[in-house]
Amino acid sequence: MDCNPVMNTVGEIETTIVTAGDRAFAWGSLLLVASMRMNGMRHPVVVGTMDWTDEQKRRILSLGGVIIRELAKDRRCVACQKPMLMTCEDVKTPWVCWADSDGAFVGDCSEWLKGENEDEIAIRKYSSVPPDFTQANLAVWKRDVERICGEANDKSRYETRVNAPFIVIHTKWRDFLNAWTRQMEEVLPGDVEIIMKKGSPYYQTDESVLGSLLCFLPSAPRIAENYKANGSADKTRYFAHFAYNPKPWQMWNSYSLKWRDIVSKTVAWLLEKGIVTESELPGALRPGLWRFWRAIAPVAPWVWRGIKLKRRMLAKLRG
Ligand SMILES: [Mn+2]
Repeated sequence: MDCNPVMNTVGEIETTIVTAGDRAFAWGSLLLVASMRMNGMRHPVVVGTMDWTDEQKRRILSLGGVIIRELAKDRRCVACQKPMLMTCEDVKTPWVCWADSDGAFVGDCSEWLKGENEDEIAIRKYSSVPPDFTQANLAVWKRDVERICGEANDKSRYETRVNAPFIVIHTKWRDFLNAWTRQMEEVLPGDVEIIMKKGSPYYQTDESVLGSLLCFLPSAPRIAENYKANGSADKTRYFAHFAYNPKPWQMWNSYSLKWRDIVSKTVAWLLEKGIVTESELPGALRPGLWRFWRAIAPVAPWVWRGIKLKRRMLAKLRG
């Protein structure tokens, strides 16, 4: 496919998009990169893959301008690799954008892929205060930042924490991104999954650790005042984050039904380009089964939990 990362609607391309996923997120990653190419975004992409099949890799590479970085099998969730991938040698542009593989671009979002100020990090702040942002947890954040980075602000710079599925930052912040990696290695358990015990200081793993640095590390970049990639600046151009489980390529739930148009357009594009055939699609993405998925959406979270529990038990039995 013709995908030379040279010119697009906003001139020269200055940003590399970085994402990652284990095998369960290979479809999500494909949808994410397809949504870029479909909307004319020719930015280079680096995908961290953990345990993908050759077929899964072949599909995403066929979108053009994609580099795969194989991730070693690790008991930590893939999200802990965000800063490592953002600083890897395959990122050759002045800016880097992290985009979660459970998300998609709606419209041409090129404009949001570069910050307005090199000294700032563009990331969404919670508009309300999340329940884990307590004085007790902030004290732990401060203590850990001081212990590991050598210094900490007396008080948190912010009244709330960040949400990290989409981040834009200049690559001059390499040391800061490395500090994020180091901090995660120090404060998160070695087998951490995506979410820790509710209410604990690092409840949202990588996101909480990033939050602790932005709040307490004196040398951290400031958070950009206006976060525009969520549709606040333009309702036709935004990054849609498929929060909550199951994900749209697994099963649809009542919350995710609103993303159906975004996902089905991308699936139709993939079919049209011959990158996938209908029989290769997971059930939840097959156009003909939509009415079934919509009907069972209200119970999907429980069905999904049951499926995952069964898988885990089978894996344990196999040793
Ligand atoms: Mn996500």
